[in-house]
Amino acid sequence: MAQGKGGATRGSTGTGGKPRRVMAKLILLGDGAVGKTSLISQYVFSMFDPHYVETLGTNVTARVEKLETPKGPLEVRLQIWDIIGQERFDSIYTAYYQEADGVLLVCDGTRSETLDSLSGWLRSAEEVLGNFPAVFVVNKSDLPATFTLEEVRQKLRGMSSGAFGESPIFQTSAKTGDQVGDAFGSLARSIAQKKGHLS
Ligand code: G3D
Ligand code: MG
Repeated sequence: MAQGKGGATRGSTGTGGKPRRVMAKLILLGDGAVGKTSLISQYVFSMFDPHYVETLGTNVTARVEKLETPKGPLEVRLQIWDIIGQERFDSIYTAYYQEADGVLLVCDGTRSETLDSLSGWLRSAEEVLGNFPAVFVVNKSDLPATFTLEEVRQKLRGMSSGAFGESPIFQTSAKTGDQVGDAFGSLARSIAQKKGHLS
């Protein structure tokens, strides 16, 4: 059947070697200045620039993540939402969370209080979304860290419902690009799995 131009079809099945395509809404959560906007700038535009957008509110960008799956190639079009300005978990409006397919939770490896905040961010996302694919990011790995990966794992196990204790953790640098693609790619794969596209 012919498919209209420009339409990424949710869950379409590829034929004749064409990759299947799915869309996914991804949101970033975490305290101010942990590097959320910089991570997006690095992932989408391959540049380190936290000021690529100066407006307040919400900024939405997109990048297609190509995955190899047992059912053949899959393209996940990630629609990436960034909050700009009001980074307190009690002040984020519900629409930001609504219909998110996955969440990237970001803390700053040089500030341990931003790791502690993740439990509040998780709880507010759970209130709207219930259970969801999550990937945790300890950003600024190019600077000396104030906590270890094992400490992050321990904290995650004790956080919120405990449902995120075994979620993937990446140590990224939005500055050098280290592990940035891996973190977004991992989330794309978890989302695809939850939507049933991997098996
Ligand atoms: P936010 O969107 O979470 O609020 P930003 O965070 O992306 O605006 O980044 C906050 C500050 O941290 C910025 O510095 C940015 O350059 C810096 N930053 C972000 N990621 C990294 C990183 O991986 N390594 C280092 N060294 N710095 C990072 P300024 O000075 O522009 O406010
Ligand atoms: Mg920002």
